[in-house]
Amino acid sequence: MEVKSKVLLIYTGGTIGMVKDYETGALKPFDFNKVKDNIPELSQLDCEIESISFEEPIDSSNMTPKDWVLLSSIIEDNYNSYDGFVILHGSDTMSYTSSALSYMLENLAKPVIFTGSQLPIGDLRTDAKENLITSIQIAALNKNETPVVQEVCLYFEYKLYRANRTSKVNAEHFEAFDSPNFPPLATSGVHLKINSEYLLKSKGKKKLKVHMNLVSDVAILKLFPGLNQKLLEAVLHTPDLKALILETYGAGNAPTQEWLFNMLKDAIKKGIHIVNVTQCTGGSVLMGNYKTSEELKKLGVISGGDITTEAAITKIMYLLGNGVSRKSFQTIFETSLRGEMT
Ligand code: ASN
Repeated sequence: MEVKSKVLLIYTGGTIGMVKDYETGALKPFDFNKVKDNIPELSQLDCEIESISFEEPIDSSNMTPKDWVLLSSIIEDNYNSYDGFVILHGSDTMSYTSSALSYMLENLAKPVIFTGSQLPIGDLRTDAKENLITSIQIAALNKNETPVVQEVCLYFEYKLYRANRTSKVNAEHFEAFDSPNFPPLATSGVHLKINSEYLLKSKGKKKLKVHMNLVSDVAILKLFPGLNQKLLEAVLHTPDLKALILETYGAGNAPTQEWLFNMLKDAIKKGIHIVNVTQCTGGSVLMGNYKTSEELKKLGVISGGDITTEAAITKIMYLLGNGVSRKSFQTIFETSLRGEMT
């Protein structure tokens, strides 16, 4: 007899489970059981679904690394009892949370699928139902009793993405996410098409290792024409700062002003990691390609390659939390750990 897959649904909040406060017109989170009441179709799925909810569901703008730790501990505690996990999360910071979890869950061999919606689940034109139903189907997929998907993913509007490759790109369209540097892992149309060649495969039968230490003494600074010395100085003198992501132009370029190089040089000397991530949505940092990035490379600026800012900032928090030494930080950062860079 075929054994049914068991999926754990973890509700954290977000638009998917919100209702309108008719007095103010603002959306506010509501009881998770009502989410299930709104999708009677869930009972038709050929898998067992159990659910757990954050005590106080939150808008994802309020997510913090503490919540990432809570989520990964829920997965750790339930890992052996379920075949897959679906996390209902607000879309605003979903790429950050899911990227963080991709690092925190080392040796993951089961699907962890993040999803949410642009419209509340009770809304007539909601996108929540399809997102939720297909996410559960994907989390339940197995072949020869092995989960088909064995990594942290994000499912939205008919596409399954590697989570740490995504960014939220639209606040209006149902197609709210994109993964410009990596193809979708699956697409949902008349058939659910899995692009197996892109899936990560767990190596051997290593035990799940959950990393809960994250260090958030980090910053992101986007370059713009006119960026002044005082601003950079203030950022680099932030107490306890351990790493700064510089969002640069194009293929990793920055102005060739001497004060900029001197400040970055001093910061690197003090042990602050400077990571170069492009502010373009697609493509990669290639330091040395232009004069405007050659110096950065010589200074010891770390290349983010084609990583997203979301995957970069969470990778830094994870590496710092794991006590990676100053010496090996650059090499480890520039190595793909969970398929987050090419
Ligand atoms: N503000 C919401 C959130 O991120 C947006 C959404 O879920 N569509 O929680």
